[in-house]
Amino acid sequence: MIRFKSSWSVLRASLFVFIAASAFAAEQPSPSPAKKPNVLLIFVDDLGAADLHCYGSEDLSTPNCDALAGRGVRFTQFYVAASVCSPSRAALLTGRYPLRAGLASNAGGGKSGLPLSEATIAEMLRGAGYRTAIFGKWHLGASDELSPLAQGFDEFFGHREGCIDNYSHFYHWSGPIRHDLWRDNQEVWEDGKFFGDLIVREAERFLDESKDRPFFLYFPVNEPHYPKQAKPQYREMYKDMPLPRGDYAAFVSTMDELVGRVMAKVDSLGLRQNTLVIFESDNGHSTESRNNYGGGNPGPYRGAKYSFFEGGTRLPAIASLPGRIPEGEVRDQMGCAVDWLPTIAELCGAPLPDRQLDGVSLWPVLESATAPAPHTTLHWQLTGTQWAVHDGDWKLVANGIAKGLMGDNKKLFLSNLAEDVGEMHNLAKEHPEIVERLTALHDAWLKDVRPKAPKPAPPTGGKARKQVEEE
Ligand SMILES: [Ca+2]
Repeated sequence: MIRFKSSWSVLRASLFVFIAASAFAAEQPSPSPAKKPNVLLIFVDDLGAADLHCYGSEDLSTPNCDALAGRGVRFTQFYVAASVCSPSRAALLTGRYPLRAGLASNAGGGKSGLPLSEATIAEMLRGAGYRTAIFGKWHLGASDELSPLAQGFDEFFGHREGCIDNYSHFYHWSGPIRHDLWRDNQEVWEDGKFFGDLIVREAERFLDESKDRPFFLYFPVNEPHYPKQAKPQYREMYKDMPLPRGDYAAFVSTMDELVGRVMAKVDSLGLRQNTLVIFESDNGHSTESRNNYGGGNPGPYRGAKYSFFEGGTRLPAIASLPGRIPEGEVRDQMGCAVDWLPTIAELCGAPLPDRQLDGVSLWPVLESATAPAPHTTLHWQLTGTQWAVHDGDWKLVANGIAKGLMGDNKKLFLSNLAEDVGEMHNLAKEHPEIVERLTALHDAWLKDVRPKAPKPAPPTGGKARKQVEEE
């Protein structure tokens, strides 16, 4: 009897493996170009860690982002590789830490931007037969030479620099005030039209044109980044909410509407079952003066945009592909935006760029809540002397960020995230051996990602302030 049971178990297990393998094979991307999975990458701007309803917000209305999370998995410990716009985007698109990708600060005018020697998701997928487009904020180089067309995108509509007025489409940060709206490398003028509506219009057109061929649509929505020019119905919705939360809330709901309209188009074309949709914020909420000193909410975390405390980097991240990724589930494993490139490569059958990557495919984690995390250690550093390393439960932040967050502990802040996710208690003096170990990890990492460059000199005075205040 026992032997029978055992044999039956083996047979049953074999049958299960066979059926599972068959089902898995049926779900695998077909080599036929028409059936390759599509990718829609939504990267929103300056959205705080707890500013979606599905991430715990009780005062913001984000039904479309919530619905997206309901059709996929929602990460609770997912990081961006930088706490400001350009390096975060560079890492997202290259699968490499910003220092390795050659863009460790915000891109401005002139020659600063993502080096052309880097390989982006767009280049990778175009090489695999995909049509590629970006509609929204680029911020990886403001010249023709560094435009999206030079980084693998077939088409571009949007602004090249960090932020614009959403109706005049003029650069909205500092002088010289200049117009910044482009179709490919041609400046275009659409005075008075809300920028969010324009990029949805372009996305809908692109989806219409691409429904019979595989596409990569990068949709970097420039909201809720300042200036907070919410649609009137959302200003009305939050009219009783005090500033700065009220205008931020209205702009978050405007952002959510744009996401919902693009998803509705995906649904109307019957593309949902064959389109991987990724949603993430590029850095924590802004507390800059330009943003009326805040409005966003980091939830239990400390810090905001510019900071390497959790509030600057640990942000909403959602992935949806019905039929392949479970729906309505949560993932607690640690992941990072650099992981999307290899994740997309695996799904689409695209060869990885021939260079060292920092990302790891998330497919085991996307498919199983019990799969091992792709990372046990993550690192952060841009220019200057601010850096952080997260290893297991321990996290060491060096030089924090200006604006008094470090309090009396200006040099090294050690915390145990398992016990203190808010990074409120500095354990550096209690555990010098852990400080030493994590510092050594950081030094070794620095040599790896930037082997030829000297360690940056500490910024001083006005230069340091400018670095911190860069948009
Ligand atoms: Ca940003």
